[in-house]
Amino acid sequence: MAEYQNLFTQVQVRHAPDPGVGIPDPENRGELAGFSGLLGRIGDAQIGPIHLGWLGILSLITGGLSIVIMGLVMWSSVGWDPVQFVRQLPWLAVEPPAPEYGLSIPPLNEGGWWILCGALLTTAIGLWWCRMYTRARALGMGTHVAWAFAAAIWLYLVLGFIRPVLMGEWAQAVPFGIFPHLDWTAAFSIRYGNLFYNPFHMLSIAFLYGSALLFAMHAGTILAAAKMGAEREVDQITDRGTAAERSQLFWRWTMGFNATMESIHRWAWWFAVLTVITGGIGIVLTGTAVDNWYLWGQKHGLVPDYPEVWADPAYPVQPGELEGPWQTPPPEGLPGLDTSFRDGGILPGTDIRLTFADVALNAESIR
Ligand code: 07D
Ligand code: 07D
Repeated sequence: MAEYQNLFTQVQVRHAPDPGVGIPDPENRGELAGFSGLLGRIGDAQIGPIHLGWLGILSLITGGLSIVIMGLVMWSSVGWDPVQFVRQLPWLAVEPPAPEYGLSIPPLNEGGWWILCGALLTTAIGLWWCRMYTRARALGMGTHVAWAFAAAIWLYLVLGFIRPVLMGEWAQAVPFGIFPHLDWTAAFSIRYGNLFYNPFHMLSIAFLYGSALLFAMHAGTILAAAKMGAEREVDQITDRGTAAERSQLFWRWTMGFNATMESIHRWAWWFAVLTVITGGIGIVLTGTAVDNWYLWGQKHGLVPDYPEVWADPAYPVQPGELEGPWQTPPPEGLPGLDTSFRDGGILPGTDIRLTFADVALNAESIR
């Protein structure tokens, strides 16, 4: 028998490209198909035929236009210097309009480009969503992938459209740019009193970390049982003692509970989807319903008040305040104080000798 094939397939079958199952609108499916040995090591070696359709084509055009315009705006911001464009790319940005423009459409160079790029990108993402939905339907599948993508689009729309509209200005939105969007993220957290105290940020993080954990558990389990053919569906369904049964038993033995082969995928789907759903709720509430998450946390007992262990912070000296009973420094000088001034010093340009005590006792000279 040839080497056993698993996820990291070593034996690659070569035949005429498989066109896949018949679908109602085959005319949209390209003819082009080939094989890549390299890709075959991490997935299926066959590439294509791809189904583009008008949704796909329009999405690529609008998405491509959006990215090209972003690139041009960024390039113009370095005076069309190609070297600086490449060097500074991670720091370049297409910024949304300034607050004074509210929700109006400003001149192109004052945020108009941002609106145009955003509109094109959103169109591309929307068309891509429709494509996912219609492709799944055409194959007689459920539309779970499309709805998971919709959840991510919800967060994207909250960040760049819904929240700015609620706040009444495009200026609230995220700029396009690699580090600029990180600066926005950090500034947003600070402006609204530390996002860590936003319970929906907490939930989003729990689902994000949970997704990573579930992903590791599930992928690890299947790989661990791959030598028993964990991915061979028919065997798993009909036979006893299969990889699937063993991997479930593994979890029942180690933690007393096991997901089923079906439910593990629901766990993963919900964790991933809830990351962005709760995230979007958290962002939409920020600045609209809650202005400072730290103070909100204090109000609701989430954050304790700081204990009163320190005196009031220093306050500015008031006129006359320094007059009063002053203690002279001890004769041996103050601990740790440079004593070179102990016997006083000559005031530059005069023959007046000032001692430490003169200075310390004279509020005016301190001022
Ligand atoms: C691996 C699937 C492939 C997708 C990739 C992303 C572009 C952008 C465009 C230069 C996992 C393709 C990137 C098309 C190029 C221009 C104009 C998905 C995979 C490889 N972020 N973010 C990144 C986006 C937000 C945050 C990286 C997009 C919020 C932090 C990449 C959006 C906040 C960090 C990126 C978006 C936020 C990043 C890697 C949209 C809060 C990082 C992404 C449309 C959620 C990390 C330098 C990745 C990084 C990073 C893209 C939104 C925070 C550039 C498209 C506003 C803290 N983000 N992000 O692999 O290295 O995702 O940044 O909403 O540390 Mg971001
Ligand atoms: C952005 C969904 C939209 C993306 C779409 C993709 C293209 C490109 C091209 C493939 C990511 C479109 C794709 C256009 C396609 C190609 C080539 C999903 C997106 C539709 N945080 N934080 C989160 C942590 C802090 C802040 C979520 C951790 C600080 C802000 C997540 C920490 C401050 C926002 C999370 C931490 C801060 C978030 C994002 C730790 C900064 C958000 C979930 C350990 C100083 C976002 C409620 C996600 C959110 C968000 C994690 C710290 C700010 C769970 C682990 C305190 C402003 N943070 N964060 O999946 O939802 O994003 O918050 O310190 O907006 Mg945070």
